Amino acid sequence: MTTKPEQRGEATWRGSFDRSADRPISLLVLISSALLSYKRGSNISSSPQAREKQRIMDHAADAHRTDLMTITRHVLNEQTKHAESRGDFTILLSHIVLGCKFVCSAVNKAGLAKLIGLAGETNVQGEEQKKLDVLSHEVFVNALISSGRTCILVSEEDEEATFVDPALRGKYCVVFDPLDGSSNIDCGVSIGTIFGIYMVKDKNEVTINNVLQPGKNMLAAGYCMYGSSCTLVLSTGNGVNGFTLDPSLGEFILTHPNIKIPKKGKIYSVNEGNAKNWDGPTAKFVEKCKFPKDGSSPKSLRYIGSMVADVHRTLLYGGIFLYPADKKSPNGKLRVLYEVFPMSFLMEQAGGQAFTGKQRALDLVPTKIHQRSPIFLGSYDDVEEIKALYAAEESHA
Ligand code: AFP
Repeated sequence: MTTKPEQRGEATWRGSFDRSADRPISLLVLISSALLSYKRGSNISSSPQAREKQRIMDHAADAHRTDLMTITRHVLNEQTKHAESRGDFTILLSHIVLGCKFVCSAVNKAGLAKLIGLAGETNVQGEEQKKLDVLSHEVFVNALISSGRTCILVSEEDEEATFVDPALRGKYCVVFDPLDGSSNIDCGVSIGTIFGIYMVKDKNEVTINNVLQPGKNMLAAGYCMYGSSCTLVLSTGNGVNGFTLDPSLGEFILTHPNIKIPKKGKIYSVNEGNAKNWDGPTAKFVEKCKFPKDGSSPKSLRYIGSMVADVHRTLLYGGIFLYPADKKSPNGKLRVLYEVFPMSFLMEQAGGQAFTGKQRALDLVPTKIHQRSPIFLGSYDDVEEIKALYAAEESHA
């Protein structure tokens, strides 16, 4: 059975048929569909054996489909919308994608290859680093530098920012958490890479201030989740798209075009073990989730403890993810540059909201590269509720 391109979410490339980037592939598609219809037409028969043979042939034909929207094609299509573009951003993204494939393969092999275990070092947050964290950090640093398109890198695993050698320097700054949720590695729970991309203000004067910009200045953000499948979710500021790695092709294929988060959700996601230390608005919000007074059903609680996985579910099913401030951690736990900003960027691009308890998350101006912030992000209406609770507290203060 072949499906229409629209059913596979490929309206985007058909809609841009005349774009030069698509022409060679479109020609391939036309030839392969012509061959397919010829094959099918020449085998029309009514006997059950012939129909079974036909069914098997259809599967074989599907297996050779060439009209897939790969992430590279998608990014090239996006590039054609910017006349001034010279392909630098596309090259940078292809190096990030390569890093994700590499880490995915290492994560899949972790149990077998005995990569799991402590590397014997602690990172800047004082956490013990796993071997996979170290490996993923090195993979991304190498991939990003070798793209020749980056000038400053900030990684969760490195206390200092990396300033790329002037000879290899490009115009982009990349902030990333190479392997987020690493405490989940040993039990095989989903983990991921999170990244955000800024444009350097002045290539001749590269300072740390280039990455201490509000999240709203990001050009693109995304994450790659290493779970039951490997899924890369990306926004270049024009909506959110999800791609799934086809291991047999080694390609990320567009499987979740134009992701929109439901306006209101039925799930809340928080580490309730911290409840005794929460502030008033957070405690009231969670109480409302469990014991709603407006006649609505209580929300379900889902918490994985791996931001990529919790945010991915929130993006697809709706609801709210919160990592609030508490008495022990007045700034929350999650890091602004490579956790809060990229996820907030994606949420807004998908029609949701992200709030710090004080302001729109993407308006925050960080002063340190490993700064933390409380975060409430998800469905528009759910975030509105927590905003109202903070506003009410403020007005009583
Ligand atoms: P690890 O990388 O140490 O596992 O931390 C994961 C994380 O940064 C983020 O992915 C989770 O949302 C959050 O921390 C979970 O924190 P708690 O364990 O305090 O709930």
